[in-house]
Amino acid sequence: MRQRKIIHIDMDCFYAAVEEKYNPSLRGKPVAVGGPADSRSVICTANYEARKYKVKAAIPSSRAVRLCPHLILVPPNFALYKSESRRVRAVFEQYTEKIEPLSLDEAYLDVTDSPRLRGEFSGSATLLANAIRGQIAAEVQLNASAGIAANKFLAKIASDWNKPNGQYAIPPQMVEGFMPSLPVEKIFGVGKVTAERMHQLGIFTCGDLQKLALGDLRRFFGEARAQELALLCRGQDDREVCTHSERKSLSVEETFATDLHCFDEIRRAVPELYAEWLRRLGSGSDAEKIRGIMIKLKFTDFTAMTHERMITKFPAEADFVALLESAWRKRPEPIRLLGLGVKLRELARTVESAQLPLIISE
Ligand code: DCP
Ligand code: MG
Repeated sequence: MRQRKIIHIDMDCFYAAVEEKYNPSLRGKPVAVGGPADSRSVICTANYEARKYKVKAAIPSSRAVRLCPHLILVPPNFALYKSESRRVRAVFEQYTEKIEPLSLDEAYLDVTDSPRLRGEFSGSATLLANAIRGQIAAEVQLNASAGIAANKFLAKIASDWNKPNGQYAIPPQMVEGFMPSLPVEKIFGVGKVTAERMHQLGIFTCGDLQKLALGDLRRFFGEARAQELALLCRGQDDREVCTHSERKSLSVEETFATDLHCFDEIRRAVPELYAEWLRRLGSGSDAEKIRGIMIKLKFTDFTAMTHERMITKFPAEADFVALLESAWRKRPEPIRLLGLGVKLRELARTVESAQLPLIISE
């Protein structure tokens, strides 16, 4: 396969940076975007001054002001973030047509066939990424960080490396040396639960994973995940940059006015959520792409947990209840939020088409 050139762009402190842009008096002060501290709201993001006080995304606003009493808490203005995101995207469009937005502040760009790459940047995706960041700074007055690599997985890891306002490239010849020390948590799809399981098995880095035979990976993590892990821990990933917005999951959730305390109470919330999920799924082709179900629980201390299970048939309400039951057994505590949903297959990626390295043996 021809070597691809992928750039992952991630805006720095996006919501907070937008607020600072339109209100320069906020600059240099600790700023967080989120709901009021006297509510059950959480922080969306914080600028670097606030992060020094451990104020960060997803912590309750009430805790944020305790951590940093002089914190300036700004209510979110999503319409503004959306319009800034569109302006950033307009910059991307001048460099490539292959753009996959992941959220308002993040996107993958496949610049392999960009005429400008061959032209003014002499084939260097690093120079091209630098130009994109420069143009965003000049035209949108916001800072972006970038990762440059031959695939999406590595490009996304790289964009974090020199954050804020920096970039990092992992060229193909560096991948072999780069992967072994990378913590398993950096692998997409390895959440808290899988990471904990790996730690129990003495697996902490991609290097540890590389030492396992495919048979072991299958036994520990299941048939579906094993091949994917074998590739990812070696820095291999053949997912295409999807220009049209293909859904990867579909879920619904509800925050309850009062916490739910016992299992029966929580289970009674499922039918309504399931009906809402069915409605959102609609009659399109997503129903054929369901590969797993998930349950999300948020506890009264605001920590959240998701549980997933592979599924081969269309999920019934009872499947979600069964998963909820096993989740509840693991942590039988009151919850403030329940979510349910499905993971969808990405059509572009099939395990069969991926080239497994030869060193993997049963
Ligand atoms: N966001 C949110 N709730 C979260 C995480 C993020 O509302 N739990 C929003 C606010 C962020 C934006 O999404 O500004 C982008 O998320 P990032 O994870 O990229 O965080 P930032 O851009 O804020 O910071 P960084 O500089 O670390 O990328
Ligand atoms: Mg960001």
